[in-house]
Amino acid sequence: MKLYHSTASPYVRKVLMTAWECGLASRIELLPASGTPAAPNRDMAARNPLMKIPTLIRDDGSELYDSIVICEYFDSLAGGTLFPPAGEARWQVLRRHALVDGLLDSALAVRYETVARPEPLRWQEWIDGHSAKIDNALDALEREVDALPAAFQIDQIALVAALGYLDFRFASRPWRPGRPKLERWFARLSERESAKRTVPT
Ligand SMILES: N[C@@H](CCC(=O)N[C@@H](CS)C(=O)NCC(=O)O)C(=O)O
Repeated sequence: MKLYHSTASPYVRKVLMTAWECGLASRIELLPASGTPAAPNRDMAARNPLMKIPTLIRDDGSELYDSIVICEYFDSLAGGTLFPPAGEARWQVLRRHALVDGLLDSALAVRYETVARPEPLRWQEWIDGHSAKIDNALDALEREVDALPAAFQIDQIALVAALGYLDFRFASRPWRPGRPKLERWFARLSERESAKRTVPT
């Protein structure tokens, strides 16, 4: 399998952490790729019309995207413990995953606004609105982190990737103050092999 990737992308990190958790990392060839909505990676268009990473090329040559789909594919190859079977536990894991992914979508929106958009065109209300979403999501996660199931599943993988991304790209806007439970949880889960192998650079 081949994966269009960047070591800075939190969505790619989620996929690669999943690959490590599933014992599949050695089967994946990494294809460097980059782009922004303002300068999309047109070389990828034939593989993914959205021109985004992560995009997976499977062994039969067919593509899969986006990150959650690739993660569930890896989990299915490995016999599947990262996505609970149908039922309430699955709804809760998918809801938390959506919360974390939404946090990331807002973080990326702020990042593009502050780095990719020309300075005279930057829109402070846009940044403030997305920053409020990030803060609300972090506060919600602080409230529920101690009640997370013991099993390390896709919601928790996404959360490690998201908090790592905030450390990587938003160090000047620290997320830890006022969120001691999340801080402890992140320190503990960052010790997993899958997390250590995929630290953003
Ligand atoms: N919902 C997508 C988001 C992927 C995404 O936005 N990736 C970014 C890199 S972190 C990207 O490829 N950006 C380039 C662009 O939007 O053109 C997923 O979960 O895979």
